[in-house]
Amino acid sequence: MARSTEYRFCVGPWNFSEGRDPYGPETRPAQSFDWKLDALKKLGFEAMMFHDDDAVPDIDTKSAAQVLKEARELRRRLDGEGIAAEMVAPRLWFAPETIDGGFTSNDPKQRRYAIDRSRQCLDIARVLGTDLIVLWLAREGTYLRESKSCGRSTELLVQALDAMLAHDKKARLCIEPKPNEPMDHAYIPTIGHALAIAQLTRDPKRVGALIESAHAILAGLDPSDEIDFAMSFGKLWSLHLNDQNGLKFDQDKPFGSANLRVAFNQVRVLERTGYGRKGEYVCFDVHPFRTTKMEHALKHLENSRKTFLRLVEKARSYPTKAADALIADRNYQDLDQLVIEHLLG
Ligand code: GLO
Ligand code: MG
Repeated sequence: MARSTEYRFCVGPWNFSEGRDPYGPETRPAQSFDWKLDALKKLGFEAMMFHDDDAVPDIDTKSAAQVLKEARELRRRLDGEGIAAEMVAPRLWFAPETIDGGFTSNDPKQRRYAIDRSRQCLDIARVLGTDLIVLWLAREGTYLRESKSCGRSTELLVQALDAMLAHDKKARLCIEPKPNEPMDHAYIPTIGHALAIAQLTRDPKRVGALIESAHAILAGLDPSDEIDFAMSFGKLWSLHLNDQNGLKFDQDKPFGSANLRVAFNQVRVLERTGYGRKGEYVCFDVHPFRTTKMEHALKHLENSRKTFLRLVEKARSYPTKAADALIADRNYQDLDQLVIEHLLG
């Protein structure tokens, strides 16, 4: 096992999932929130990510005062356990109101619902002691090209971001791009799109990004380049490490499971650019394989962190001098082998 590093780790309650997929039901019994919090602690993770309705279940049935009361109770609970809330994300893809998207819905009433719910999410985040709001824009896109316009949707997204920025002057909005699933095409498919739309808002400094390895791979991009690009802007505020075997449904495999070299390059960039030094967490957005037995139901988290820490060691012991000499000699053939040998060694 690797020595400890300065990285701090985080997962969400949804990462203790029970095996349900679009074609079949759960394969493991559901566990309570307390069980998940306890497991997270035992694993040595230091923070939890929350959807607004993870923090306050059945949120739409409760009054604003009740929502805040329950958020305060959760805060006390987390403080008591020494666990931080990393972020809160409005889950805008479950409600009947957001069937056609939230911020970009063609129905103005539903767009208002999405903005109101996001404002409430900012209030919950403040109570939980985090300034980070994650926006995975799940249904902001189209199944059918002709049903919406990208230009108009961009305007609507900017209006929504502006409404959130105005609601809480300290909050930071962290866009998590994904090119598809559940939509055919999503409006913010890459980090470039996320950072570009930030520039159109009333406070670009408070709009940044979260990279998920699988989402970059689904866009046909290299996650390490996406990370490096966002870090060049000082805008990588969170990270969902996982893995993905090619262009198919979002797999959320354990980190390094499909392509160790791609995982290694992500860790190398994080090390080189100093990700984590401003308090950013390394989150694993991973799920157990559907066949996983209950007694192995935490392995995907434990193993993702183990692989991450092993790769930190590999990044730190990378033979940079030898690699630089090969680069200077344009001997990429041997550079390739040097990387392979280093990972095998
Ligand atoms: C799905 C996303 C999802 C988000 C989470 C936080 O593809 O990765 O898990 O990260 O809902 O908003
Ligand atoms: Mg994610």
